[in-house]
Amino acid sequence: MAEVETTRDGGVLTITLNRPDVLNAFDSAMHRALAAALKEARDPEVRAVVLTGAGRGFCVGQDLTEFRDAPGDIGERLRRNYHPNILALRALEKPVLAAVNGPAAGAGLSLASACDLRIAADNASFVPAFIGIGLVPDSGGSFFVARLLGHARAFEWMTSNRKLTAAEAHAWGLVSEVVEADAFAARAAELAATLAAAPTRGIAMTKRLFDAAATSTLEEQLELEAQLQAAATRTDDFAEGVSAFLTKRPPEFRGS
Ligand code: T3D
Repeated sequence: MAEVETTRDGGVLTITLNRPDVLNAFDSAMHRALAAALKEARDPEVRAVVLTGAGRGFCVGQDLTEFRDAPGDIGERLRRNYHPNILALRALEKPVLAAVNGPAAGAGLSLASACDLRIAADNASFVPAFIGIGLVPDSGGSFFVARLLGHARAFEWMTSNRKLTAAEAHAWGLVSEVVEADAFAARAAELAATLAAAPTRGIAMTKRLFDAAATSTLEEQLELEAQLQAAATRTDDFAEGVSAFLTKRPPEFRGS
């Protein structure tokens, strides 16, 4: 069985991490399969991506059995296996929704945090995990979690290894929505369809703006906004949006 499965529904590509017996912990094969899925996600026909897990877990980071059996050079493994996929995910010019259906731990938490949006099933949980085995956050965990939660809260949490419930994650702003487990898949599909029907170029450029804002000066950010706004006005979706507004009809965005 494939370690990562992809399915299409219109403009939505769903990527399902598929090692349910170990809550979708990463082994080498799953890294390779995720890389292929993220490549598929670059298809312009794909206008929104959902990342989720098979079974009762989202992703619990590194497979510790593989780690025990072949420890090797962790730094090199991170550079070879984790970093390219985190960078590929961030580079997607479309929204990526993490549908956190169960435990997200370690590099699985980092992966969810690298996505543009997160929703959680009410039985999901969020576990730093790294410090629980004496490691430090990796795969962007220190980058994304600090940006999402703020330095103080992120540091306290990531060094405490406290398991966060979905409700707590929502209260902290780590996820935007919590959904009953029975209704979760349907809600994720509904939200993804809404994202896929949105002006894709506008969303992609909004991602670039928010990414840049973390390190820009105000002057630099204003200039980038001006450049990307000019680019946005050249999209078909901008013409469609204005036309739909002026003729009082719903817009039909095509993502171009
Ligand atoms: O090598 C490198 O590249 C370094 C990279 C490191 C990046 C990292 O991600 S380090 C962090 C690694 N992850 C963890 O330490 C998390 C370990 N897991 C847990 O703490 C717990 O599983 C959870 C709190 C996340 C969930 O607990 P619970 O009670 O819901 O499930 P469970 O019973 O612990 O797990 C279910 C099964 O999955 C179980 O197997 P079994 O007993 O049914 O045969 C468990 O052993 C397995 N499992 C869970 N996490 C991992 C795992 N197997 C391998 N690796 C795991 N990370």
